[in-house]
Amino acid sequence: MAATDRYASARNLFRNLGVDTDAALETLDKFPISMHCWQGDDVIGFDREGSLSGGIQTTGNYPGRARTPQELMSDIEKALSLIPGHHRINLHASYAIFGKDEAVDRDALEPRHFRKWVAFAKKNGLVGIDFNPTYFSHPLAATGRTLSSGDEAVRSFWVRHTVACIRIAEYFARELGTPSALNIWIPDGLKDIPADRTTPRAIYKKSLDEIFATPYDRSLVEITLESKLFGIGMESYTVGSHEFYMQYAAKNNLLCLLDSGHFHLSENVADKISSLLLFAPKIAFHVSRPVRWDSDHVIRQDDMLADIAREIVLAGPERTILALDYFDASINRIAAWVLGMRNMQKALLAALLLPNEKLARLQAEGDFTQVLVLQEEAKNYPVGDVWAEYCRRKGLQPREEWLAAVREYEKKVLLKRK
Ligand code: RNT
Ligand code: ZN
Repeated sequence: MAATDRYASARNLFRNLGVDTDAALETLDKFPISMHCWQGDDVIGFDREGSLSGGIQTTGNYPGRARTPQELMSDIEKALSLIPGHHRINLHASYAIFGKDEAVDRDALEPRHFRKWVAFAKKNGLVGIDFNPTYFSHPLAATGRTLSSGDEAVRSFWVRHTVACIRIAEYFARELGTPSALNIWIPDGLKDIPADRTTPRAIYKKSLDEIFATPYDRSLVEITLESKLFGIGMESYTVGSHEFYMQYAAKNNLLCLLDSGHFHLSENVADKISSLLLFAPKIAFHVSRPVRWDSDHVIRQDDMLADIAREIVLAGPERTILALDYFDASINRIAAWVLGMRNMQKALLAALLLPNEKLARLQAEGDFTQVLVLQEEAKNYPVGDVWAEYCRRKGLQPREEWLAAVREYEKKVLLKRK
């Protein structure tokens, strides 16, 4: 059967279920995903020599890691060429690009250090750039405390860094015409059971108050706060906990960011979305996959992803800021990007193809039998044929054929990096 016939047949099946596949594809196109630049170079960045620190880790030594801005940009371009739709890119401050003798420390970063990224985004038709201050892989983060540090020189350095980053995010938004999400995640924590849980949190609160006392354009920059349960070497206490940020965001009109790897493994991240959205205009995500711990594996089309995608679809693109966050160095890094991005899109599409209104009505009526039956039967509807149609409309291949293009690039480019 030709692909278009398969789509026509799928469209009929979904129509009988009360779902409009063309409308679903239109909506899918309105969900830009912020692709994280750091999958391409194992979260190393360009602003200094040294390895990754801050309680996060990449594992694996697959060849071909991008070592320069040019290499990273070329790899991102390759990945984007295999991903349908219009997307954003997510940068860290550590990806600043300095000219000769132009290197500055993180508290002195300026928009001009990101000019090349803006040119890159424009050239590739990206919808926008999101941004993250980098509070790790730096000598002043070596004690495991940054914005919560009791050492005033350290603390104020990171305050200045954050303010500098807000300016850069404003610059991204102005240049690209869409707001830039600026996400704050600090690694601060303790390895063993604290004697004093309060003081570091109080210092951190003071730092945030100080940062946000500097005015910025809220129509350009959306500040999101990313909580965490633990980090490697900081297993017992994390200053920026979920409760800390929920309250801070609520009181200061900022947004919470949920990283799906940052909760107890039996906790359902999808369940948090509807609660937070009753009290906040938007919610942000780092979609990741924890395997036994916050391991940042490439996202798969698993139940967790399906559940999160469904809540995101119900909330709609206007109320969600969607980014990916994983870093796998044991497989081809471009394949990791492409697969994760496409998996996120497929999960969104599958959620858009559910008879969501009907299911909600049945729940309200108390017909839990039909809810259960429909939820399960829907899993075997031909979502893949609708996905194939989406790819066809975008001029891309729907299935694993994309890997051949990655392999070719690997042979020609990645394996030559020694
Ligand atoms: C760490 C956080 C954070 C980082 C990136 C690199 O646990 O998830 O978002 O992964 O900023
Ligand atoms: Zn994250």
